[in-house]
Amino acid sequence: MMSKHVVIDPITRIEGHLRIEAVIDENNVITEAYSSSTMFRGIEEILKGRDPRDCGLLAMRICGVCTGTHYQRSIEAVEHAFGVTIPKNARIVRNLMQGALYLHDHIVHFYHLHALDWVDITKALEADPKAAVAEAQKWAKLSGQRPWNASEDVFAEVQARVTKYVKQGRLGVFGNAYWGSKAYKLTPEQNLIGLSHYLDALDLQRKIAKAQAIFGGKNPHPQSIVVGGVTCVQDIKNPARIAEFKDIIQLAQKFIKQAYLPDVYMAGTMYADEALEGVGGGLGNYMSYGDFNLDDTPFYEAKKLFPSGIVLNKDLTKVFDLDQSKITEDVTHSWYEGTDNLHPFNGKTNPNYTGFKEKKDGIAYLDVEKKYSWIKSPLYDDQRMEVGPLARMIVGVAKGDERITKYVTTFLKNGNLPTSVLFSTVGRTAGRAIETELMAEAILEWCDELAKNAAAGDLSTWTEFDFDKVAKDAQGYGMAEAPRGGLGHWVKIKDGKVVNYQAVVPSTWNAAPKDYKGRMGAYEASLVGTKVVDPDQPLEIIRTVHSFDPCIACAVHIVDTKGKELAVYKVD
Ligand code: NFE
Ligand code: MG
Repeated sequence: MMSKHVVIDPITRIEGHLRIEAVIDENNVITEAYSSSTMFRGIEEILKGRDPRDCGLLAMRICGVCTGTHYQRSIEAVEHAFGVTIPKNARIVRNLMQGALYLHDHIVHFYHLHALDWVDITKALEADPKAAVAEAQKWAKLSGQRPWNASEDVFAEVQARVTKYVKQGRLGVFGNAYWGSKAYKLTPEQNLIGLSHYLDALDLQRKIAKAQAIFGGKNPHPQSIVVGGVTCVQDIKNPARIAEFKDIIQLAQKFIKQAYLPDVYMAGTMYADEALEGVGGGLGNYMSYGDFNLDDTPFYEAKKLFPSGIVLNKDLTKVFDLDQSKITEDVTHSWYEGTDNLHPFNGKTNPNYTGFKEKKDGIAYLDVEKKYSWIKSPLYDDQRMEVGPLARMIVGVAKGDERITKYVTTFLKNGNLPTSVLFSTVGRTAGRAIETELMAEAILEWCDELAKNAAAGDLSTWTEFDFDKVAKDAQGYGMAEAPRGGLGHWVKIKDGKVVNYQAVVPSTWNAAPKDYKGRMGAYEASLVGTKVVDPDQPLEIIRTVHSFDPCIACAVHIVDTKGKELAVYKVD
């Protein structure tokens, strides 16, 4: 049997350093897949011995993409340890900042990180701009919308601009991709629509980042959240600031309805065969920690926009309650000492880099029988889990959440798609788009809730606590959702100082290597069984891995200069 070993390192258009190795059989079907982070940072270790009130500012440096998510989780973990419940204004402002982050992250992901897995930019140059307008109208109409910025002049101008660069051989951000691959299925007009929206989204993402900074002070790392509440009192008091924020979200909402969703219908329909076959589906186990508190009870009791829960084996008829005590991190195949499989309160981060396997043909491979990634392997009740927007939508539907069910069923009905398409790469991308539309609506409601509360005279933003008393001997966790999935921070405090700190992150769940039983992580499982049209251009691998929106800085929160070897197939 002829098999081929494909190495993609680094995977680009993601955050961080990710290497994928895949074994492909004589029919070009992936039989084995390995996901490895080649980067270590060690933030959990840096937090030990610190004042717990400072953890948020440090923990947020785990990542500059999911801005403020680690900040919030860390502060919530300390609040949980201290028994502090934040006031209404603080709860709403935190929702607004996180909500804006979701819109920013998901739009940047779809257009700037993922779109080029579907859209062949070079083919957009062959399009007829007039026919592209009709095409854009067709997909927007599915959800009763007018198309975004669609006119013959706009499309012709975009085409002329990019043609000029191509003729000069200066493709810039479009410089490297598997252009011309047979795995691209969109028509020239559809490619032109995708390209045009890619450019429009560049401007929009800047505006949404600004929205987050209205309450956060700055972006990517906001600084207005403190243990007990928030500090942006002036912005809550000033209706003009809330209105400024709301204006940007309304613009984003228009783009989501007129461009993002129609483009997902377009790509989803052109790749419907793969979606129906479940290509890229993977584990089939979905977990959500739940997030966006809708009332002012402590976070672990509050009603949520996204409910928590677990769905196993793609079975939407059953949903299991989440119990944080069932989470462990296994390091059998990770570059840490031993084979521990510990709950995060007792978790350890002791690096043990064992390197790559002997070079073959000048190439060093991952030592997959032993240790092969800086990412640990999280388990829930001894099961592998996928987390992320799709998991949130699936858990929401399984739990009968009204708003999520409405958005998911409307999307599927408009696109004339069965529920089963959700369990695929296309479904993962669609789940994120559905969530983005839902999130815009929720943020606009929270803007009104905040304005109303402030107008009624409630300007409270902070809950006082007696540090010396509450920080004597305490432990807590902050568990909620980041754009890429469930994020938890666990902290133990003694005599006012942090004695242990562990973060288990969405991309840790999804990008993890095999566990102690040899069971695959979510990326790995989603790749096995996929047919690659041309192993010299493994676009299908990139597309499925990108559908998770990898963030490797988050996943390992720990850089290694060794182990960077020549790849068989290299993408930049
Ligand atoms: Ni670094 Fe993050 C999100 C978190 S990902 S982007 O979303 O937490 O694993
Ligand atoms: Mg960790």
